[in-house]
Amino acid sequence: MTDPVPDERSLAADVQRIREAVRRHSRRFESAIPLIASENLLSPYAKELLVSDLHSRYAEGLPGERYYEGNEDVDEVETLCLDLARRLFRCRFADVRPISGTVANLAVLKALAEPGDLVGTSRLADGAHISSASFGAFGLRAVRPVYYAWDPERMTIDVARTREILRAVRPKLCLFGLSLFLFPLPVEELRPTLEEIGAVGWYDGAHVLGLIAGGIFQDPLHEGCSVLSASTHKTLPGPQHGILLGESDNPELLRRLQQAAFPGVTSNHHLHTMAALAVSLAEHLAFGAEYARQTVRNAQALAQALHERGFDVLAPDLGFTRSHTIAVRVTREGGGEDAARRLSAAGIISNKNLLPGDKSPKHPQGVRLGTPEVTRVGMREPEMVRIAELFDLLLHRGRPAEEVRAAAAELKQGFTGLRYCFGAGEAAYRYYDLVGRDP
Ligand code: DSN
Repeated sequence: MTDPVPDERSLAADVQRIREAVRRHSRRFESAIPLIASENLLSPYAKELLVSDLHSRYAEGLPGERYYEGNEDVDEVETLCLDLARRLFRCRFADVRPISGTVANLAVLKALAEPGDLVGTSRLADGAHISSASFGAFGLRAVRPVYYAWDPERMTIDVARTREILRAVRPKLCLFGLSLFLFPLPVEELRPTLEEIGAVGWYDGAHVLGLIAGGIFQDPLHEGCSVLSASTHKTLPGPQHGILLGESDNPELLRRLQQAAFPGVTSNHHLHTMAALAVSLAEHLAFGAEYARQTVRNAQALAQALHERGFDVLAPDLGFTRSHTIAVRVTREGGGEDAARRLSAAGIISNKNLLPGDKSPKHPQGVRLGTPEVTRVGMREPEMVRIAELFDLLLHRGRPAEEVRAAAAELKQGFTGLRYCFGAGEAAYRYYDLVGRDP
């Protein structure tokens, strides 16, 4: 064998650098307290499928109607995935081909709106996802947003004022969904208005998908929305993927959704993540109700403990949250950007977030905290109190980041395995150890 040429040598060195950076990343998260509301951890059986041969294959179309050969086993997996999705969400229609939540949103817009149509949604400053923005999916489909009225005290849509807006403007499609999702949205209350103006109800359930499935948030497909789009890796602890779910008597609407998923917004769907999703859906049927309950309890416990330590947690009179997320106004602690950076340096991972009333999108006054991941590794109410103490030490008592980081790592030490999934009890399984082994 000849020596590699110099360029090959430096590229091989790059490969090692990449592997080491990913290994460092895994170690960083292993010892951190991850509180990003949109993140979660995959189960062992779901994770193993991400590196399976499915990753290398094509299967355009639907089970039994493929454009490629060799898909017999893929068909079995996808058929099971669709059955599990319909069972978990108690609905008639599922499509598991969108490869992300935003791609699922694009599919809905392609299926149910034309360029120039009016589509109801919430403002970004009130917590909407960037899909609703002119620089996001709405802009790509060239639909025009109609903004709902917002009640900043109750952190939800103002029903009475929104009814007036909908009656006056008559959008064709009405999107309900948020990325700062504290309370259920008034889908049922607005259903008669949607029916009156002939608008289709659409729910982006990415953040709260696992809570909906767990039966503890709201059930939008049975409250007045015909379609639910979502990513599948937030409170539903699945792979990074997308899903469309539907409940409608209108076969044409469902056919349009299916055609928008393929060939509209995907050619091949990602078979390895689809298979991992199938496992995650089965696991959520088995463990999701208990997981969802504890995730919300943990969010409420964290909010209460922060509130007791002088933090300005939003919606105290409403119990802070009914979801996995809490919002903290950190103006007194230096603003969202500064607080999130200082927390990160101390091993507590969160994100700065716009809050209602923020003057500048560049200087958000909030941090958003979520409990999906800390719950997944087995933390409960006592650990939430300990996390609030770490916030207090760092942001109110001026303790150095290194000291708080060491305390965070000590707390995390007992919580590196997973709960609420099959195979979690296997002695050898540690979530973060699956990275960085030599092939
Ligand atoms: N906007 C991301 C979040 O909520 O973190 C998800 O797309």
